[in-house]
Amino acid sequence: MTKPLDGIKIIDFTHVQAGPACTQLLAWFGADVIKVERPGSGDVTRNQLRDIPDADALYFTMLNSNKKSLTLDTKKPEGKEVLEKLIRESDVLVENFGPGALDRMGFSWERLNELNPKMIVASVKGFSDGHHYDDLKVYENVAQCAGGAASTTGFWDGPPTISAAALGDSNTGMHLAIGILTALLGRDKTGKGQKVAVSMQDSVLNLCRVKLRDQQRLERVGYLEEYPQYPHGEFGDVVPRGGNAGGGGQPGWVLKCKGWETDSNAYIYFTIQGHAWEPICKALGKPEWIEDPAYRTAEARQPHIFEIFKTIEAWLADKTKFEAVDILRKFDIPCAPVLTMKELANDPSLRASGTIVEVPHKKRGSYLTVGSPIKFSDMKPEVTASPLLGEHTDEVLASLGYSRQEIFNLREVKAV
Ligand code: CAO
Repeated sequence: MTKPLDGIKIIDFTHVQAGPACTQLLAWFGADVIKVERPGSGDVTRNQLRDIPDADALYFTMLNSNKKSLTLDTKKPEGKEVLEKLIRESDVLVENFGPGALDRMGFSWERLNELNPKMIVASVKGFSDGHHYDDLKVYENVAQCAGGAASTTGFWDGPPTISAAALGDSNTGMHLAIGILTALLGRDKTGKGQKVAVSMQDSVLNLCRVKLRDQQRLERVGYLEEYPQYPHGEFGDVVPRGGNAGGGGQPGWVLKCKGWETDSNAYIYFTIQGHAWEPICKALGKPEWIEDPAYRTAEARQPHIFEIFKTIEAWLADKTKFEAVDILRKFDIPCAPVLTMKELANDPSLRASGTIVEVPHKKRGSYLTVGSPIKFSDMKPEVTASPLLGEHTDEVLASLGYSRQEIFNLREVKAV
């Protein structure tokens, strides 16, 4: 099956998570992604949190599927020469080194553009170019703090909290993928490549957009009516942490179900969507609430919203999270069970849709990974194993015109 990105050649100079997540996505969609790694060691995640001795860690395998691996020491003159050849015939170079690393290697944007004016150069950095922190190296949690996620996540009486979702890493990679695809479309019109830069701080902030909305509302009116602090608590001058409150105009909370005393995930998320109030009352067996002035409108409910949640929890006490959702879905109430990683890994619907896939690997045996979350009518992205370190070195060098002897010579000087 031909894929939309067939024929697009990408030099994948990425490591850890933010960059690899981007190039993996492009590889699923057909791009020829050549991961350039330091000989001997490769991407640091090959070794991080290993669960099988001598086999690439899941951290690596789950972010580098469908790629080729070329080992290349790009600080050695021989390695630089190979890289230059690769640059001349590639469409995109993606990197997420620390600030200035690519320049120090001798591959500034100007140099890359000189080598191949049609090539798109895509970068992830912690902070955007020119930002007063643009010299900082950044990992996931640092970005969550710098992008506004940490100050707005968690409970009001606890510290700023990090989300388990990779808002700084994979999210930034997804932003970069959009940037690359846009630049490729742009190139079709202009014939020119360009530099695409995404910062982790900006990408986190982009997902925290509604919190910037709330900051401005707070400054104007002094309170935020959908937060648990309203109307009984105090508001300061910054957006507070709202626990499990809904981010929009729909009040909601994580509610206990049958078995919560022993199962830390026996919960559902329950949303009181305004127009669903009548079905909610019917589902709960509280028809008298439908017309009661103390309950009828969202405004009337808010002062005692936690009493309402308590009543719903009493209704949930003899129902598992799955039973509860099965009843509530009939009433069109937006809700979901709080699912564990174990439940997700074994979810038949996710297996059937290709969102959870089992991938055979030369050294590990099979491993589970998250496949493409984007579905197409004309293509089913297939997930293949991540490459072993340097698995495709000979193949890539041969495609660049290197003879067996030349490849041997490059090995002798440890350039590959
Ligand atoms: N051959 C030779 N040298 C290579 C090489 C290769 N194939 N690949 C990388 N290197 C070199 C780089 O040139 C760099 O050398 P110098 O620092 O001497 O110029 C060096 O390896 C290390 O690069 P680094 O700064 O990227 O690595 P680090 O482990 O110190 O930092 C990280 C890691 C992630 C903090 C940093 O890369 C970073 O801030 N990246 C941008 C933000 C980002 O993507 N963070 C998300 C990571 S996912 O959590």
